[in-house]
Amino acid sequence: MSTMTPSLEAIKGKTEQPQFHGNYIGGSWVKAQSGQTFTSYNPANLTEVIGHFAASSKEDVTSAVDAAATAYSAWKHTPAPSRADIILKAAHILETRKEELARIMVREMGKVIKEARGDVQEAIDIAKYIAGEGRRMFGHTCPSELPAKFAMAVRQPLGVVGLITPWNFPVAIPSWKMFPALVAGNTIVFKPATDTPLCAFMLVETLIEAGLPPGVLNFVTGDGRTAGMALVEDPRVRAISVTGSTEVGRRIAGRCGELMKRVSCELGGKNAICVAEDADMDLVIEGALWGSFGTAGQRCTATSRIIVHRARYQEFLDRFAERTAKLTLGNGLNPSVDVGPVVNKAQLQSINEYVQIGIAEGARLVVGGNIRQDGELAAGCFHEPTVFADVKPDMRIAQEEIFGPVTAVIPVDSFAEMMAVANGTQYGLSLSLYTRDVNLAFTAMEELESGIVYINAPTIGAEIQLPFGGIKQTGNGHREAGITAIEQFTEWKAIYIDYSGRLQKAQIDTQPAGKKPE
Ligand code: UN1
Repeated sequence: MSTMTPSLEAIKGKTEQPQFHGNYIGGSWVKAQSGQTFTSYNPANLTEVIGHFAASSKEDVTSAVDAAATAYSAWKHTPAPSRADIILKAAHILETRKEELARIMVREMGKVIKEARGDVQEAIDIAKYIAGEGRRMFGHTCPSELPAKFAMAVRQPLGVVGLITPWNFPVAIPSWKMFPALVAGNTIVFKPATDTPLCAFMLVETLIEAGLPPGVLNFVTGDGRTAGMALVEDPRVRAISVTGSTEVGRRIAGRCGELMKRVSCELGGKNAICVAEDADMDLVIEGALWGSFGTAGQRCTATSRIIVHRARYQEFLDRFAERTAKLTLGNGLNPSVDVGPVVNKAQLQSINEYVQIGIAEGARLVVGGNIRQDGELAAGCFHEPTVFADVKPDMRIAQEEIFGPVTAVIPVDSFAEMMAVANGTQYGLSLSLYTRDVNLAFTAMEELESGIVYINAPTIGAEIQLPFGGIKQTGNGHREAGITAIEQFTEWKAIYIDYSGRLQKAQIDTQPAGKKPE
């Protein structure tokens, strides 16, 4: 394992002075009513403060919902193409600020610079895509069973919606939620993760600059248990869209269920790459490295299991272990670094606890396994890319989401067993198969139990024009991105227009065939 060579200061360039950023409520920047703040730190160097932010409580959330509720009527009645124009403008501003935002993202949550640019690009992509919905947002028309009667269904906004977002895609994920919600005519209270408030602040600034009217987007930072739950509890908030851990999602969804509030959850994963007997091993190795250690394994879609046909098992392990050991760990602003820090100390400890669990369960640790604190890594949250071999499908490291650079390699004896092991967790987000056999590929496309399936590509890298989300404990039936993003943020309204001039009774006054209406 090599570490970074240039000094941190040389990579960072000028050191930015950390500033305070408040909440954005009804078009004004304000402090938390309590005056409390919290601090965001650089996980590559915890002595570097990124900024100070409002530690909001229920009162702050209530005034944000007040502002969103006040702004709703005017926003709802703004034609959708005009709402979309603002989103398209935001896409163009994001394009000009892409590098600045990407660098802030690296400093705030640690992903390497290339991936941080990708995160911003994903936001630009969804903005451009969803802006087109301003002139579509199709409903249905259909025949009526009665003469001189018109039947249609149109989409309506929900009202005020609450967005609760994670730190691992701090610009892309809020954008997936925010842009569809806005184009559909909802107003928003946005509560980002406490690990990435500066990225969220930058996104909000972009939308203000693009011309979003006051109150349409409100921004409240702070802890999930106070600020997040206040959003869930406020009766004026009509829907919650949350991405996070299954534990947090279950708590929010449970409460939303009691309150009869719409909730869409995008939660954990235990994604797998399957390697069939005939797979192209060069392709597998590249894909497994990228899927397992991209974003230091901190993607919902990260490859945390690799299920390999025994005929190719040793070959895979030897080559994968050799390449993993060569990955460079360090500050993500250094372009030669492959794997950045994990997001904070608590995550670092939790990842390493899973390594200890794997060892105790009898899995064979072949690469990595350690927290690193040597040299330039001393002040950061660095964990070595880690590979376990001879993992049994029912071990905890093969069942539970680790959310770090740790992957479990599992040997199997047949394609049928491979499919069963792939499907054998509580999650169902992203599964992949490497094969050159078209029959196996189509069988896997049918059999794999997940919202996303890849053939000859790893489990990460979804594009925004297709639905994103999972089944089983990963989600609750909603999908983000693609055309399905609009579904989360609209209600259907069925409308009947009777132009016959008389009372016509559906199911009773049916019109016989061939008879001209009077
Ligand atoms: C996530 O980790 O929640 O498919 C999002 C991917 C990215 C999005 C990941 N486009 O890996």
